[in-house]
Amino acid sequence: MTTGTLITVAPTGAESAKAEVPALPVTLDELLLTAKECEALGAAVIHVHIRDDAARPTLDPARLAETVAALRESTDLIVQLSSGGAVTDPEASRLAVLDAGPDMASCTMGTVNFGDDVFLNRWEFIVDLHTRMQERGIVPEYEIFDLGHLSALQRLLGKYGLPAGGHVHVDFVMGVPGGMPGTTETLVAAHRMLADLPAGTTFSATGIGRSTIPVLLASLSTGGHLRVGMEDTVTYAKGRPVESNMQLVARAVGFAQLAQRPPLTTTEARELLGL
Ligand code: KMH
Ligand code: ZN
Repeated sequence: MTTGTLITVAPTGAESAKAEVPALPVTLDELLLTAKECEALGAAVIHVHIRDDAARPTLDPARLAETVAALRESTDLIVQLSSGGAVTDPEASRLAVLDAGPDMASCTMGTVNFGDDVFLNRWEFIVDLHTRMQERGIVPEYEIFDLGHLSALQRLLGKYGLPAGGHVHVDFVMGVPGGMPGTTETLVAAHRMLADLPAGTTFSATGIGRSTIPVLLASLSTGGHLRVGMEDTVTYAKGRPVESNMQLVARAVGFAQLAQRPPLTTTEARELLGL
C-alpha cells in the first residue's frame, strides 16, 4: 500500500565548511530557524549534526542535550541525532550521543570508504549502538551506504532482535564516493533486498550531490521516503548553490505531491516509525 511520504531534513552534516557554504546552519539559532521553516514546509524528521563556536563538527554532550531540548521546545519534529558524527570522531563519543536522549539516532551498518577518508563502523560497535538504543527506547535509522550493509542488518536483527518500537526503518545513503552509486538500478537492487528484512520495513533514500534528483524520483516510484538537506546536497542545479535547506525541502515536497504521496505529518511519521 502506498502511503504519504516521510520527509527527513539533514540540514548541516559534518563535512561542509561554513566558510565555503555560508548558508549552512551551524549555530543553534540557525538550526532552530531552519527546523521550524522545514517543518512548516512538510519535513517530519530532522537528522542533526552540530557544530562548535568555530563552526567545526562536534559531539559535545552538553551541546547535544541543549540542541535536543531546544528542538523539542520549538518544533514537533522527530529529533534524530547523528551517531556517525565526523569520520574523525572516536567510538566512545559516538556512543555517548545517545545520552542526549533523542527520539531517534542513526546507526550505520558497516564501514565504507568516504571520499579520501574511511567511515569506520566495526561490527562490535554496531552491536553496541543497536543494543544501547534498544535499552533506552531510542529508535534507530539504519544508514545503508552499500548493499552489503543490508546483509549486516539482517544479521544484526537476527542475532539481537528488533529495535525499540519494533519497526525497522532504513535510509539508503547513495552516491558517496566509495559507497553504492546513486542510480535507479542500485536503488531497485537495494529495495529488493528489503524482502530479507522483517515485513513492513520502510526505507528512505538520499542521493549525495548530483544524484539527489535521480534518487529522489526512484525512491518515490518504489514506495520509499525522502531525505534531503545541505548535509547531502549543496548545489541546487548546475552552477546554482543551494540557498537554504528550505529550498531542498520545498523541492522534495513538490515531487512528493506530484507523485500523489503528500508529506506525512509529524504524528503520522511517529506512527510509521513506531515512536
Ligand atoms: N558524517 C559521516 C561520516 C550519520 O550521520 O550517521 C557520517 C554520517 C552518517 O553522516
Ligand atoms: Zn549524518
